[in-house]
Amino acid sequence: MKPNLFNVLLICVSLSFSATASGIFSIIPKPVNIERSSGFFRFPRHLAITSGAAQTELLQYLKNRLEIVHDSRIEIASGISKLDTFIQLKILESPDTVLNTEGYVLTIESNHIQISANHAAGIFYGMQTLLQLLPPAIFGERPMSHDQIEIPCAVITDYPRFQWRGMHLDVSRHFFPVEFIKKYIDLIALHKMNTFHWHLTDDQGWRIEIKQYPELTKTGAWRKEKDGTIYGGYYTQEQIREVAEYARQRFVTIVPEIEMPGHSSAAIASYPFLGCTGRQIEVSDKWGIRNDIYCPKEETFEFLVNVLDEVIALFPGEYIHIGGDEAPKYQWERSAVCSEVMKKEGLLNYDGLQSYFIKRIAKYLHGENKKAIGWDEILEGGLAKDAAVMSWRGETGGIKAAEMNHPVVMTPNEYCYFDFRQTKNEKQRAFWYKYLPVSKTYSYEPIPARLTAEQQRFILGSQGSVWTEYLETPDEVVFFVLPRMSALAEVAWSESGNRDFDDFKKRLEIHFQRLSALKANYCDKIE
Ligand code: TNX
Repeated sequence: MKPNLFNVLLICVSLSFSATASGIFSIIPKPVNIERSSGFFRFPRHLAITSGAAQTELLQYLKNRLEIVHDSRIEIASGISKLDTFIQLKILESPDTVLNTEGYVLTIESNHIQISANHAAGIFYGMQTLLQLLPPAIFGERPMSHDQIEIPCAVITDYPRFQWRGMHLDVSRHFFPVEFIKKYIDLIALHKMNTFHWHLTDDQGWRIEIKQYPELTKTGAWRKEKDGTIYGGYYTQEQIREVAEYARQRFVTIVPEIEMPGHSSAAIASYPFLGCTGRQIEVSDKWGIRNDIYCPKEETFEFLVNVLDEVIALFPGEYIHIGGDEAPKYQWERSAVCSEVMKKEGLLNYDGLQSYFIKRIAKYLHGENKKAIGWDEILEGGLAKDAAVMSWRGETGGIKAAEMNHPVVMTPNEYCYFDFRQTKNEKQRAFWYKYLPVSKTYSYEPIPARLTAEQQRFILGSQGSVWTEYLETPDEVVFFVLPRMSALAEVAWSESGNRDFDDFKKRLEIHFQRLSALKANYCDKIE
């Protein structure tokens, strides 16, 4: 072979990769335990990948990724011979209690790789780890050669600390197409996160087709901007099903959010009878909290139950988010209907009325075999039975809920709001947007020290929240999310004793190469 620039470059790339791989395992989030052994698995010219009958979807996922290795024949094999170099996905016959539902053991030997787990989710996470042991270019589109790839022999035993490892996205303030939602889900899966909280309704736009109420998307999905242009968009039920299926294949559960009783201008603009004033209002074109609020009358509950029925049919997950945040009581205080309801139900104040509202909906969901989750305001006036609380105004709400034995997801804004600025010199986009560098997200500890061991068990996990008043494009969202999402993924996956920011930063250097291969517009300034 005559050396040319291309060959020389190839050799350099593969040399630099082996140096990194043998030095550190740049896996994010950091695995529980890595035992390095001697030798390497060298990617062969002919690779067999195999599994039990139920894992064909996973095999296909892996094969699709590996197919970028252009000069290797990758075959899904039912049986394997001693001569084969192979990757085997294996569901354990007797369950391993340490691995639980999402853990895995990844064993790399010189001619054979095995991922074993109790459940398919664990196999999927083992595959994510395996992919992170390959050169970052495996995440890209440019074909690579098998002789660039060697994986250090090791046994990696890994499982998550928390069961809720989430990312939220507001698609109301700005709308994002299905294609991007799928990329977002890919990023979630890459980080071994498992929950996508999809904020589908708000004052500035209703984004989910509801067959019984066509005005929600005919009127509610569009707003008139100050310059007279019309802005908006929505997802058809067919698109939602497609996204739900895409998420399922990546072990991501979608938690859809239908906001109530506040943040409901888009719905009230579509159906004025839902409001307290009876007035025709517009889908809001301004940010901030609005006074418009659902009126707690029977027609409103009938509407919401019908909406939720369609939502339930689309999303298989156990939780439905019903909002509950920032609901000003101004219109309720001036409403005869509200006074009547309060008298009839023996409610002492307007917090009590909000609580009545949320309890009714939570009870309905319960009857439909779903669980309600809401922002921490749902604690005010009394928490609905079995409802979970998402703590965003610090941790106070989460602590209170855990003390009452209610499940909690921690997303305190000072650590978890990724629409805040992440570097000192970044423009302050809104007055309350704090400075939240990746190091601060990384330092987050989701379990408040004051909880007893018993109460701590109610902390389901943590979530990064992404409000989009000032994030207009997919590239902007990704820039704000990465790498803080990578940091939070480690907070939610790895034990706190296994975390070290300097070590994380080193792994992040390799992770950035993966993100570049994925064409993800990450922020490379680490503060
Ligand atoms: C508060 S956080 C809100 C959102 C805004 C966000 C950022 C929360 C539960 N409610 O409606 O988008 O602040 O401005």
